Amino acid sequence: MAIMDQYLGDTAMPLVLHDAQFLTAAVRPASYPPLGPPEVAFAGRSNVGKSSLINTLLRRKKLVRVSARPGCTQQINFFALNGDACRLVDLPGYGFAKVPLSVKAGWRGMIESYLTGRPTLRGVVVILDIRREPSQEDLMLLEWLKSLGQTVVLALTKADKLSRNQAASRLAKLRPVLQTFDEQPVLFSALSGQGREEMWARFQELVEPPAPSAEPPAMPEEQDGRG
Ligand SMILES: Nc1nc2c(ncn2[C@@H]2O[C@H](COP(=O)(O)OP(=O)(O)OP(=O)(O)O)[C@@H](O)[C@H]2O)c(=O)[nH]1
Ligand SMILES: [Mg+2]
Repeated sequence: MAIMDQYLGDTAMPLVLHDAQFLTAAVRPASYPPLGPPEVAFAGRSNVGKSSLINTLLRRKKLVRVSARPGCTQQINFFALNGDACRLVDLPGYGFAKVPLSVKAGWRGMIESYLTGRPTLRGVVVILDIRREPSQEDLMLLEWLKSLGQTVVLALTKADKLSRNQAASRLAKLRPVLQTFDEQPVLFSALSGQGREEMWARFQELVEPPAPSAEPPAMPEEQDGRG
C-alpha cells in the first residue's frame, strides 16, 4: 500500500495525518473489520472526554460524536487513518452509574473481547479526567492491561478546567499512582488543544515500528531448516 510505504516504512518520516474515515461500528468480534494495519484503542470512563480527545487528535470537529448525554458510545468504532495505514479504535465508555447492570456487563464483555482478541493492537490510550481520582474501574482496566502486557498511554484530559498551577499539582499527585502504567501521562485539553502534538507523537510511536537499529543483528548461520 503506497501510503503505508511512504509513512510507515523504514524512513524516519513522521506519520502525517492526511485523512481519517469512519470504518465500521461493531459489537461482536464477527463484525470487526478484518485484521490488517496496526490499531490503537482509546478507552475511558463514560463522559471523560474520549470522543472530544479523538476529534482533537484527528483535527476533525465531528468525526466522533460528542455527547450531551453520557454513555452514548455503545459500540466499538473503528476509524481508518491515511487510507487504512493504521486504525484508531474508540471503545465504549465504562462506569456510567445510570446504566442498567445488564448493559454494563455487555460493555465489559465488548471491551474485554476486543482487548484480548486483536493481535494487531499496538497499545491503548486510557483517558482520565485530570480533576478526578482514578475510579476502581479505571485502575482495574489499567492493571488488567498491564497483566496482558499491553502498552498504555495515559491522557489526563479537561486540563483547561484547571489553572496551569493546579494542573501541574494534580499531575504531581497522580503521578505516583499512575507511573507503573505510563511514566509520562499527557496533559490534554480538547478545548485548547493542549497536548495534541504530544498525543499524536505517542500515537505515532505505537503504530510505527521502531526504526531498525544502526547495527543490524548478525546474520544467522545458513541452515537447512531440518535441524
Ligand atoms: N472543558 C472541557 N470540556 C470537555 C473536554 N473534553 C470533553 N469535554 C466535554 O465533556 C463532555 C463529554 O465529552 P465526550 O467527548 O462526549 O466524552 P466521552 O467520553 O466520549 O463520552 P461518552 O461517549 O458519552 O462516554 C462534553 O460536554 C464535552 O464538551 C475538555 O478537554 N475540556
Ligand atoms: Mg464518546
